[in-house]
Amino acid sequence: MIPTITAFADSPDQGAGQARDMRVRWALEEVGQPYDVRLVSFAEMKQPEHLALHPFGQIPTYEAGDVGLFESGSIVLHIAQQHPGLLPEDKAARARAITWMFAALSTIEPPILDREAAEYLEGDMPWYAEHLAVVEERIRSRLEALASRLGDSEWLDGAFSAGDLVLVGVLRRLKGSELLAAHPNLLAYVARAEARPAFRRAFSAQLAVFTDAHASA
Ligand code: GTB
Repeated sequence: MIPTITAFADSPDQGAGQARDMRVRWALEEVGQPYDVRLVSFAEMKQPEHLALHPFGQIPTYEAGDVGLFESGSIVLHIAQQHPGLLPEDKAARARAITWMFAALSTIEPPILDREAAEYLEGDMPWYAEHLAVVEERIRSRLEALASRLGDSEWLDGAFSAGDLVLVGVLRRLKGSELLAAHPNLLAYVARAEARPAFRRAFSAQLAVFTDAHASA
C-alpha cells in the first residue's frame, strides 16, 4: 500500500524544506517506503474534505488504507513503527528514541516557534525586543542542555533514529541563527543528518514542488 501525504502546493519557504511534510518525506525515504503526494493550496486545506483528515486545516497528513493521520510527529512515529530502520529493536532503546521525539516536539520546538511568531507578528510592538530576548534565552537554555547531552556523539542514542530525525527537523528551523551556531557540535549534528541520502532525496522532492510550480507560472 503506497501512502499518500499532503504538502503545500506552493510552500512559503520557497523549497527550503522547513514545512513539516519534510519530516514525513524524510522518514519515508529512510525506511524505503515509496509515497504519493497530494499538493494542497491554503484554500483547499480549509475545505471540508481536508478538514475531515486534519481538524486544523494544515499539512502534513498521511493516508494509507484505513489509517488517516495528521501531526508530523505522530506520522513519523507511525512510519517508524511500520518499518524497520528508525526505531531500535531493544525495548528500552526504542522507548528512549520515542522520548527524544517528544522532547524535540514538546520541549525544544515550542520556544523556537515562539521566536518565529514574535518575528512575524510582533515586530512592530514596543515590547518586541524585550520579548524576543526572553524567548531567545529559553532557546539558548534548551540548546545548551542538548549540546551538552550530545557531546561528541554522532547521534542522540546509538544508531540514527526517529528521535534524531524529528530533532534535526526542529533544529533546522534555527539554520543561519547565532543560537545554533553557538554550538559547533549541534551544527555538525544537523549537517551529518542533512548529508544522509534519505534526507537529500526528501529535500530534493519537496524542492522540486516549488521549482516546478514556479517554472510553469
Ligand atoms: N504540529 C503540526 C505538525 O507537526 O504537523 C503543525 C502543522 C503545521 O504547522 N503545518 C503548517 C500549515 O499547514 C505547515 S508547516 N500551515 C498552514 C495553516 O495553518 O493554514 C509550518 C511551516 C510553514 C511555513 C514555513 N516557512 O515558510 O518557512 C515553515 C513551517
